[in-house]
Amino acid sequence: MIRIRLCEESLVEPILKGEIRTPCHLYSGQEAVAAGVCANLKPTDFVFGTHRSHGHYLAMGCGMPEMVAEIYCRGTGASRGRGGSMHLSAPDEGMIGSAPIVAGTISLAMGAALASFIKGENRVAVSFFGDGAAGEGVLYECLNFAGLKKLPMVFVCENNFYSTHMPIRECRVDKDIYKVGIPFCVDSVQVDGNDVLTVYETSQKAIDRCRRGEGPVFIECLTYRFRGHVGPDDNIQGTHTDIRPKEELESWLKKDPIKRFEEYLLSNKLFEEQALHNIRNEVEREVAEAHRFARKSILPNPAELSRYVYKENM
Ligand SMILES: Cc1ncc(C[n+]2csc(CCOP(=O)(O)OP(=O)(O)O)c2C)c(N)n1
Ligand SMILES: [Mg+2]
Repeated sequence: MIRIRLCEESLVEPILKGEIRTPCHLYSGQEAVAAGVCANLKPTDFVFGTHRSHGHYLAMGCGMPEMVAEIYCRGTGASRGRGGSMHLSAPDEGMIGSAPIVAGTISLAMGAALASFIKGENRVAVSFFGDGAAGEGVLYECLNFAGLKKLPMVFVCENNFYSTHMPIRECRVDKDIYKVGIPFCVDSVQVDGNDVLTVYETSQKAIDRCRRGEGPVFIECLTYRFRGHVGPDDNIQGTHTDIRPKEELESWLKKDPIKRFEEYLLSNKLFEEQALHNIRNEVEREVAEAHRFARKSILPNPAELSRYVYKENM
């Protein structure tokens, strides 16, 4: 969680300075979801993300230098500088890909789960998506098919209560999103997405269930983004500001998943203050090194623009 948070916050200044031009949907505040779910996965599983996937990529153990280089659109980036923040891929680590088409990767995850099922491979597909994706029809098609075939798939809805600037209460009749899985006989649950241990335990049970061939699970994680929808505070485009009430943000800052877990570790004497401090120092060095790597990397060669779009020699 600290790797995600410090990496996200390190992007703020270069975004504001215009050094980073790819639109960045920062994950600060939602770390417990990515960390809690991905800690249960293997590199042979399949993770599909969204436009807000820096956290999923890092939680799968993929390289921070390659991610930061991708965000700077460098040739050494995870997608060779062609994708930017919203197209992160590291298939060897199980991070199959992220994409900004809202709900667009749910059906891709379902395809991976279907392939695993047909081949009897026991690999689990996890689809991360936001509350906004619950307004897209493809989610319901996938819930039906995954429920019908008992596919090894976990639907992880990160409900941060906003879809861009639209509060969920203004676009949904029933605010409990997890209930959408019930008519499709998909095991469905809502959890505190800012409590990493709850997310970890719930997703562990879900993933085990998938591995036993007992069918898909829908987990709604209630959480909140600390930054703007896109960019640090959405002011960067000069067209609009983040309209969320200040008091609402402040109340969620009190439920910061990192602070909560640190308090748990300290009060249960599982960790010393100094050990937490050392972790932060180590991660700060890792983040600084990732920026150095990215900045000194070359930009992609324009002559090669159309290469690597499709996999060659399939
Ligand atoms: C199919 C589609 N419709 C609209 C958009 C524009 N868009 C980009 S992000 C976003 C909001 C997504 O909200 P949510 O799914 O809750 O994810 P969050 O940004 O809160 O993480 C929208 C509407 C899009 N990228 N794709
Ligand atoms: Mg949302």
